[in-house]
Amino acid sequence: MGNKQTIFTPQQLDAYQDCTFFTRKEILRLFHRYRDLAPHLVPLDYTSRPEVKLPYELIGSMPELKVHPQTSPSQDPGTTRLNTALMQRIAEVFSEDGEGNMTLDDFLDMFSVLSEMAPRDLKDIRSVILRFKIYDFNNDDYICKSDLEKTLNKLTRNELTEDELRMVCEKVIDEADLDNDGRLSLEDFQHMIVRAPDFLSTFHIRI
Ligand SMILES: [Ca+2]
Ligand SMILES: [Ca+2]
Repeated sequence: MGNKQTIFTPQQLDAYQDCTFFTRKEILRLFHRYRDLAPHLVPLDYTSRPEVKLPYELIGSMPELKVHPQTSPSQDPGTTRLNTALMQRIAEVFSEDGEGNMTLDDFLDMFSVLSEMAPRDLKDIRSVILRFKIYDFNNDDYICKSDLEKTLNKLTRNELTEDELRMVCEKVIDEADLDNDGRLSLEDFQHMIVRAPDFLSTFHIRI
């Protein structure tokens, strides 16, 4: 009695498998996780591709979405605040509307790219681009000093002084800026994370 689920058509499941790192079982599990956030909004039948979007407030409340910066593994309230700020940014990047409100597709996409199942070998350019976007706060396709300062402030909970912050940002840009234009292009960024893959695990989330 193999395939009893009628949430998706086999074609839809194939498509999800093709564009995520998940198995069918995982896709269905994530679907139910998504639906549990708002059972009254999310139908149990997706075969007709309903236009459903869950507000960021619901997505951001998921305990799975714990962004765990290596710099502060503690679980104090400050960390929670930090996680919320970064999580909102990540949701904005992955949501089609840019405001963190997510369709099921956005949701699967985000989990796929950020989950620990995502390949670490960085051959997946899409996942690199999405990570790049997380840092590119002003969406100008470059990570510049002010983008980095924002990221670091969130990661360190504003614990660095302005001078320290400036020094760290300058150092990061200095080391990764291949064409010496004072900012990081996608190419610079790729180069940096190949040399320092730990940088990426900052944004790992568990499912
Ligand atoms: Ca930027
Ligand atoms: Ca550059």
